[in-house]
Amino acid sequence: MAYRWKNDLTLGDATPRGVFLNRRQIMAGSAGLGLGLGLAGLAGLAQAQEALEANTLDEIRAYNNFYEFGTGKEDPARNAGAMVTSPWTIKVDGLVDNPGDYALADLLDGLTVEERIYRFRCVEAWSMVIPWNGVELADILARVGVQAGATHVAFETTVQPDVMIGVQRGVIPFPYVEGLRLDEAMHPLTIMATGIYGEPMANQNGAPIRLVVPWKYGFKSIKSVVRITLTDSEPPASWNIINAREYGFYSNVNPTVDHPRWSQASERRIGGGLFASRQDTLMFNGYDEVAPLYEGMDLRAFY
Ligand SMILES: Nc1nc2c(c(=O)[nH]1)N[C@H]1C(S)=C(S)[C@@H](COP(=O)(O)O)O[C@H]1N2
Ligand SMILES: [Mo]
Repeated sequence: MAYRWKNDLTLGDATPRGVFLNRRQIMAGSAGLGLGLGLAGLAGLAQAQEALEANTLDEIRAYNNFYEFGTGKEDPARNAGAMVTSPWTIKVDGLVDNPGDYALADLLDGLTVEERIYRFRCVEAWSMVIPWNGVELADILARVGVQAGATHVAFETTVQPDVMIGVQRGVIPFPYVEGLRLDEAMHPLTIMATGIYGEPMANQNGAPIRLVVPWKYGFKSIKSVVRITLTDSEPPASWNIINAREYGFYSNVNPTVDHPRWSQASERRIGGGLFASRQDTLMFNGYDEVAPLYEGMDLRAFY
């Protein structure tokens, strides 16, 4: 890779001590498997005693959107435990040199699992800071071999009707689908996450592997991915299908383009407490390095 992205956030005092201790043990235990966060991760931990930034693991696991398991924020934590996440196969197809049904471990084998502490901004105007563990999507795409002519990447979530009450009730059309332009997918900020705080991804957060695109509204970060397709046209995206006027294909975080029904200028940080003031939302959620991807585009038209 040309360069590796550097975290601009640090883990803070807000993280309960138990999580830190647990995380050290996990890192020690997983080092032999090549899953450890390495020296950089440990250094990060040592520095981590300063700022009040990352959300706690409990917060991250308790307040979710995962409509397959219901529309309430607590529904995923309550209901997603029954989702089957092993074995897990990802179908890779379309404009690739090496299409196939990949066992998750084979798709990730040898790739670098990094920690990425990202701001996460839901279109509903709440936000968190989440320390993901994951691999760059670009590394997976390099492995499967993107063919000339591919312009976009499409993603699909598992459908397990027996255990997904939102699917049984048909709250939105399933499978949940999402898509990115190829250059967005290849950007080093874009990861496929397999863990949080060094622990395996909880089912409600999109186990065993989910997309994370930190400069876009949360709904682009599709969970529990079972299919990745390289295409030559803009793929369908669930919320865009449901209501194109409210949810565009791009959905870049943009404080100057309001949702038709609410302002996007500010956000409520989960865990900030009842009386915490709202904070300003940042263009591209603060990830200015992606601005060149949209040079010359009218971001009001391409919302
Ligand atoms: N398959 C699937 N992926 C999904 C969703 C969903 O309902 N189904 N919700 C999205 C929305 S709206 C958000 S804000 C994030 C929430 O991720 P989190 O629960 O891990 O914070 O997941 C996104 N990915
Ligand atoms: Mo969201």
